[in-house]
Amino acid sequence: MRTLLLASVLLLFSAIACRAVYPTPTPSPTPLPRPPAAQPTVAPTPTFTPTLAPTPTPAGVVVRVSSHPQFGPILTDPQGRTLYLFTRDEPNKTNCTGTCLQAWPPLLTQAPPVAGEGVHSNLLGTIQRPEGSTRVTYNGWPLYYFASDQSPGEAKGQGVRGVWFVVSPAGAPVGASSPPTPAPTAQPTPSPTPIGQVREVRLSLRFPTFTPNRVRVQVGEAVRFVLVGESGSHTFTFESPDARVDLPVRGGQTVTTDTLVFTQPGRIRFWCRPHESYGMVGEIEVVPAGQSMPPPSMEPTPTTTPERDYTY
Ligand SMILES: [Cu+2]
Repeated sequence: MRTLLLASVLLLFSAIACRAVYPTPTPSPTPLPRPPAAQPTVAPTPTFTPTLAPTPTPAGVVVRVSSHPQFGPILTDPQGRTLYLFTRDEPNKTNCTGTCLQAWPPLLTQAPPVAGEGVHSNLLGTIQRPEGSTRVTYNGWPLYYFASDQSPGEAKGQGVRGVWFVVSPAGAPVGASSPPTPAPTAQPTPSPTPIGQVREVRLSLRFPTFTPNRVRVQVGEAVRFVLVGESGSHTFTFESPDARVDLPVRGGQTVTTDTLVFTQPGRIRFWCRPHESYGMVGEIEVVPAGQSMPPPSMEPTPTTTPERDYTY
């Protein structure tokens, strides 16, 4: 019975820790074992307190500085999980909403955040969200986790799309090569060199369609989307495990994405944000390498809406 109680207590702590780390629903990489069906009638009293367990009472989240082997001192949570800023945010205002938050769960707190060692407490702040949660900011930047980071020290979100960066103790993006705030830090630039040529995929954007609205690429193939704005004001937007793209394309403009390499077969839905509800959507089919490549096609929009959120 004693071990059973202990197991329950540990499970409880695990659940709390999970919620603290990923406030938005994020698929747990390893499902926790179900608690035993028979629950103790009285609440179990922990006979000990694990040293690193988060306090179960509402408290301000601690932001601290961890030394990262590649990026130097960066902001993390108490468990050492990497925090990020989004250069498309505005001071004390987030522009990452909706599906963006599934990949980039915000750092939430239930009380004023606490400055850990190396953190300037005067740079810590909060912003209120309409849904009632309180987000932590640093130097005006809302702070986020990256859902693909599974353990302390990981920083897979660094440099993603050129807009997500780890955060220096001074409150600046680390390694950002362009404005808003170039960091003096030496730039670690692990630019993946595409194998072979870069294929350009042209899409024309005219309300309410992409032409073509269905394209096929191969796993490992390097592609760039060339977006030709015919008229109006559109976006080319999608999210996949390999890339997040959200580019405005106005009439008369031709906008080219970065070189993209898709590593996982599957279907990736793309859409125009202003006109998605009008059916201005399309699909990138990522096929295993070596499969034949028919020309881009124009097909009717599928009646069943493919899953829009690519789960990380
Ligand atoms: Cu549009």
